[in-house]
Amino acid sequence: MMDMLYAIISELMQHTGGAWEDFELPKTEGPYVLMVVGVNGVGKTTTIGKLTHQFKAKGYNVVLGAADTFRAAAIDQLAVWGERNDVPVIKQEMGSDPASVAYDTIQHAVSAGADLCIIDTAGRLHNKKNLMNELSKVKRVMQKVVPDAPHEVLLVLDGSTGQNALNQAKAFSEATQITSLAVTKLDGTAKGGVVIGIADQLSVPVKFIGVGEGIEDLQLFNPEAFASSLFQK
Ligand SMILES: Nc1nc2c(ncn2[C@@H]2O[C@H](COP(=O)(O)OP(=O)(O)O)[C@@H](O)[C@H]2O)c(=O)[nH]1
Ligand SMILES: [Mg+2]
Repeated sequence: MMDMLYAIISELMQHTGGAWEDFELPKTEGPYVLMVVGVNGVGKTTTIGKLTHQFKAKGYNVVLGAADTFRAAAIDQLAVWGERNDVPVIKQEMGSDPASVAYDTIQHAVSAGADLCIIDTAGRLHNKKNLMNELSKVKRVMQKVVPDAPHEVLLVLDGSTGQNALNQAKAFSEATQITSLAVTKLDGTAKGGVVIGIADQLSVPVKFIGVGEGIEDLQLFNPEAFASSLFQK
């Protein structure tokens, strides 16, 4: 019975992960633009800090954009991750236009010849129409500098919130085109069964999982290893 369940889950997970084998960026003209979305508190900024660490270790030049301008603390927090990783963080003051910050960031990345540009966003979900407008504006403005930006829209979900994470995933995918997922906080008691639901309901690959608050606590998602861990195989 357990073996059968394991087989079913492994099979289901095959559709989702395996997107990246390593922290190796696809070739693009100009910087690879990664836009990070998700509701407040899911772990966007932390995930950006961890991703920066991984991509830097691969030799890429990274620039961060503090386009979550809604709270001053959010900007400061990204700045701290920038210092920790020794990469530039492009920011404006709290309350400024996220699209303008994104524009500055992409411009900086292009003129500095950076390889990767990661844009943090606020992604408030209280109003789907507003969210949609805000995210499309950020995209439009970035495309003035890099026509095929963003190359990736990464939705971050808190894996400890179960059904709520699934609902957020659905709401965000209605507001903008999500290309990949990161599921955070899989280090807690929840075993991340939510990833199975996400894999089943959305055809978006889970690329990364967060397993702690530290800079090293990010893993590439591996469906097989994940299925095994559920069964402690
Ligand atoms: N245990 C654990 N905590 C995490 C993880 N990722 C983020 N956090 C914590 O979750 C909180 C919110 O993270 P933050 O990056 O500020 O979320 P944001 O509002 O989406 O940018 C912080 O206290 C983080 O340290 C994770 O993978 N595991
Ligand atoms: Mg944040």
